[in-house]
Amino acid sequence: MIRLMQVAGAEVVLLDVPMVRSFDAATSSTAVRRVTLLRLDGADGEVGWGECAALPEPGYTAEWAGGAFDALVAALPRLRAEGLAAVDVARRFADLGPMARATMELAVLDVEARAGIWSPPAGGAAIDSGVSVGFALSLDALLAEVGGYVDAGYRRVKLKIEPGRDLDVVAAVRAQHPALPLQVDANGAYALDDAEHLAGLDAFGLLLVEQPLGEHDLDGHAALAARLDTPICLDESLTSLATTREAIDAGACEVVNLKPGRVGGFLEALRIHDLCVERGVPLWLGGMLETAVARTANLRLAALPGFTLPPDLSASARYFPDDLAGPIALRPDGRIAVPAGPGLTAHPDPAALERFTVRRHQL
Ligand code: OSB
Ligand code: MG
Repeated sequence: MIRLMQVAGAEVVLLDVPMVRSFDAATSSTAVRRVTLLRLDGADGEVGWGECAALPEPGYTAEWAGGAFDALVAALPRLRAEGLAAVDVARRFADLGPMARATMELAVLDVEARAGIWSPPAGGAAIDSGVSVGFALSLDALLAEVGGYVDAGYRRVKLKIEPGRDLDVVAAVRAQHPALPLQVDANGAYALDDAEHLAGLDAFGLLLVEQPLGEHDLDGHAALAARLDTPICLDESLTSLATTREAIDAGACEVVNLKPGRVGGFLEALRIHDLCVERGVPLWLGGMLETAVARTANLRLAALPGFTLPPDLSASARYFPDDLAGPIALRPDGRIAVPAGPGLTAHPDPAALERFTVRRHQL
């Protein structure tokens, strides 16, 4: 029997959270993390928070933080009508974009976890860290940045690449760090004509190459998977359980990057986790420059046994001088503790919320 949450109040909040440095990749450049949060107040006192994965501007996908803010504001009146259960959110809010819908589900799951109606993946353990490194102003600056992360203890590094900034960059990082677990992410910046060039990546012992081609090009990725020794991992192409299964079946996806926001929610992410375990496909948890609110939920997810490769999960300090919650810390052994709860997300610190809010709308 599913217990329904009665919504007594809700608030959508748009914030501008300053970043340590700009994060630049082929389809996005983020210097301030504009982010949308959702608070839901349950009628019997439980409060839940969700954080939207959408970036400040469209690019990585078509959603953006301000659009998600508007979409969630427009959806708020529907929360009044009847009780809510997390398992129904994806269907009832199917008209929202996947990241906005996932925000609603995350807030409901957080309430359900705090009310003891739903048990999230257990916390308490520690998992490997991994850091994603955006484009830098020069190769020297990039090498210095990577060196700093390695010194801090990060166990795996991901480099952003695009045409003109790829083999040379990877060669230079590999020369300085011969044993470092290393991977690259192109955010779809290449064409199948670049296959010979991309095969040059095979010389560097990478864990994987992420999303070399466009989102809809499964045939192209399958051809690349046959041509390259480096495993092909998909990110943008994987929008649901169904598209993930199709990509695996097409031979286009040898490794899965799983992001709950991109696939429309945490529950769909759990189903994709189970599919990967069943099919023996290596899996890791991706990131969206999340604040500690959603990063805490991601840590819980990434502690599941199907996640066999290091995640894009770094400390609060890698992105934010002043995180909204936490802060999440990197331990000297290069691992990150998985918060034990209560709930699924971390709740934002009221002072930080006050400081960074640019717009809010209450039900
Ligand atoms: O492609 O994985 C990506 C950040 C924003 C949007 C897309 C991506 C990324 C990252 C950083 O690579 C992941 C993180 O550390 O949060
Ligand atoms: Mg990616």
